[in-house]
Amino acid sequence: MPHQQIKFYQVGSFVAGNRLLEPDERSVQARMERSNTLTSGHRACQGCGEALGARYALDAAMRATGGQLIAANATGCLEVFSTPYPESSWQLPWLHSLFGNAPAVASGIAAALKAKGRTDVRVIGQGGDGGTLDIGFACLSGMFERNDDVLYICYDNEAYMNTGVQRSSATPPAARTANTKPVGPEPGNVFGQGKNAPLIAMAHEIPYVATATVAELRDLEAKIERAMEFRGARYVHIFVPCPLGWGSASKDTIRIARLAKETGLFPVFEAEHGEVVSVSKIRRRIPVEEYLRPQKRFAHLFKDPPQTEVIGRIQAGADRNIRRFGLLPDEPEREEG
Ligand SMILES: Cc1ncc(C[n+]2csc(CCOP(=O)(O)OP(=O)(O)O)c2C)c(N)n1
Ligand code: SF4
Ligand SMILES: [Mg+2]
Repeated sequence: MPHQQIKFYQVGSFVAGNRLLEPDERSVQARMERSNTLTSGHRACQGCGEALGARYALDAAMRATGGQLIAANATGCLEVFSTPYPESSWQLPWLHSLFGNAPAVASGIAAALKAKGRTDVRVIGQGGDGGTLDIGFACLSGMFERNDDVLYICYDNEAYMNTGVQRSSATPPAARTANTKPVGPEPGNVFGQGKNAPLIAMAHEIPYVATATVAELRDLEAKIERAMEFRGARYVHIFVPCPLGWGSASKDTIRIARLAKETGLFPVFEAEHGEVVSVSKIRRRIPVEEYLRPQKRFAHLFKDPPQTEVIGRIQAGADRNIRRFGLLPDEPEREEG
């Protein structure tokens, strides 16, 4: 009788199945006592990277703090899909803030807790790339500069998704959004603009800065738990694909997040007090074209004739990240066989 080989590893990922690990080494999500901080019933699109990232991040923070956690949330998709009045998917003390002031609200909560002598309760501020890098940036920089005892998490889907996919200062070059149309001499978003929030956070020399993606959820959990070991301002920037805004298949969210890292376009690293202390190496170097092709926001690059010069400039950006962060493994690359 034909038999099927049992697979102990998730196909296409590098994550060891929880079954192979001791109970205390298992992921937060694999534990019966997980908090389900962002629970079922919310209205995120199928395959939403932001919903996945937020669930893992907040559950990891809940585990690290023994459930003693308060979150302040900038408006954006994360808030709108989770809290249509009078419903809420959040199972922790959670505050709505404006689009632009989540870091300030979180700082205020931390100050109130300090005044009350409550060192046991910890604070998270969170928002999308628009709320974080654009309208909320002054509040965030102030929170960093004062070293307020807050972990701020940015869910980066590279545009204003909640209001219909407008460009933010995290939108990558050449990407089509509602206001960076693929027309004219430089189609899509222009090159040479935008901000690198993790590097700017590092420039404040705050205790802890990290980047992560939803392709490596154990790494994401570990970084949130590490962030909770510090007091003072901390920043975690999570790459969260958005099928609706990027024109990608819902099933490809994890694959696209992995390609962002494996191409070098999104460096995954940790920094303490302004110094990089670890980088997540590229396992198999991949040309940026493989990342760009499955996303309709880059479809204009692959029309006839293909925009090879533009793709080359995007590749140069990835190569620069690879050099800058030392993303390639020290040992020689293995050949596919
Ligand atoms: C002062 C102000 N301007 C504009 C808006 C409308 N608005 C709400 S959410 C949002 C964009 C959110 O983008 P981002 O922070 O990237 O979160 P995403 O929806 O992409 O997760 C905008 C423009 C607002 N609420 N307040
Ligand atoms: S538009 Fe994007 S970020 Fe918003 S819920 Fe849908 S997939 Fe998530
Ligand atoms: Mg966004």
